[in-house]
Amino acid sequence: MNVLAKTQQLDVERSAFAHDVIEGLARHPKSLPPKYFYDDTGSALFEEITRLPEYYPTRTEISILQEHASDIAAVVPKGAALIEFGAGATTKARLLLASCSVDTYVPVDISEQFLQDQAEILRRDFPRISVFPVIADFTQPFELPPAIQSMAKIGFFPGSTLGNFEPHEACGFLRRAGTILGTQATMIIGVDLDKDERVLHAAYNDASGVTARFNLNLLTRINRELGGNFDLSAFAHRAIYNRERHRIEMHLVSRKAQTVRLLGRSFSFRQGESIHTENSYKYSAERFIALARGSGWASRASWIDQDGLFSVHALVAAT
Ligand code: AVJ
Repeated sequence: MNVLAKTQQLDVERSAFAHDVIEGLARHPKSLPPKYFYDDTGSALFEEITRLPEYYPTRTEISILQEHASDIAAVVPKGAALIEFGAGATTKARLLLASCSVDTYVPVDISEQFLQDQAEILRRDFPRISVFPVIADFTQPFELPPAIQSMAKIGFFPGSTLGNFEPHEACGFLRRAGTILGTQATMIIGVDLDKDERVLHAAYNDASGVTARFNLNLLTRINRELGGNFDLSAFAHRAIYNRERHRIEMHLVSRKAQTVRLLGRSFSFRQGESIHTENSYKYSAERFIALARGSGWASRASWIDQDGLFSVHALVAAT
């Protein structure tokens, strides 16, 4: 990619990022979209979170994918293309690439350099698999590579990233995925389950403070890319479980009354006022299957670990 295109690309990102940040900080209550957590530092911090003792989703989902590898392989047609929404570190896709008769892998992610690096490593480790990285925001419509048009398609959306969407947005995402993948497609999706509040609270308030750094990194990114003057020590990480809404809420709480400036604008904070930075909805298997049905998908199979912490579902387009 030549220099001109790169700066244009950056401007676009800057503008979308700038627009969403200004709009979010002007809103009452203040909020910012969680997709902006994932600059290179944020992606690396999230990988660190997945290795924390308190953060059970990643290791539990991996254990389900390993334990039920042959059942899952049974829902994947021979020679299919695996399309992963928000691929990140591709750890889980590797399990499917190793156990299923997939010929082609299409990781979709917003973090360009991170994804290109992952694709290079995958090509080395899986020489028989064609890898077509797609740099895109999977929450918006995007094009699949022409090379896979005629192939059977398997959507893959692990990690309970679906939990970041409001339930109506989750429906919208599943409908859009159905349109992108086509009527013959199968979707394999990971969904975190509702559970004891203490377990949830610990998973988002880990003792070593990595989640706090992940949350605060958003302010560092705003300072770097949008010329903000956020003082990180003047904000505190807070993650709470909202029982009524079945969701973990992450916030950045202002420790004092203060004013922050960016892009020629001022945003004032009262002491205790927060920026809502993420929701992570938790479902029961039944509530998720009902949501999927309402989005045009029928449940073909579900796998839950023995402790009932996490679920993986195979969905097929509802006729
Ligand atoms: C990547 C969205 C699934 O909500 O559990 C981890 C992100 N936020 N710790 C989640 C996250 C705080 C994670 N998802």
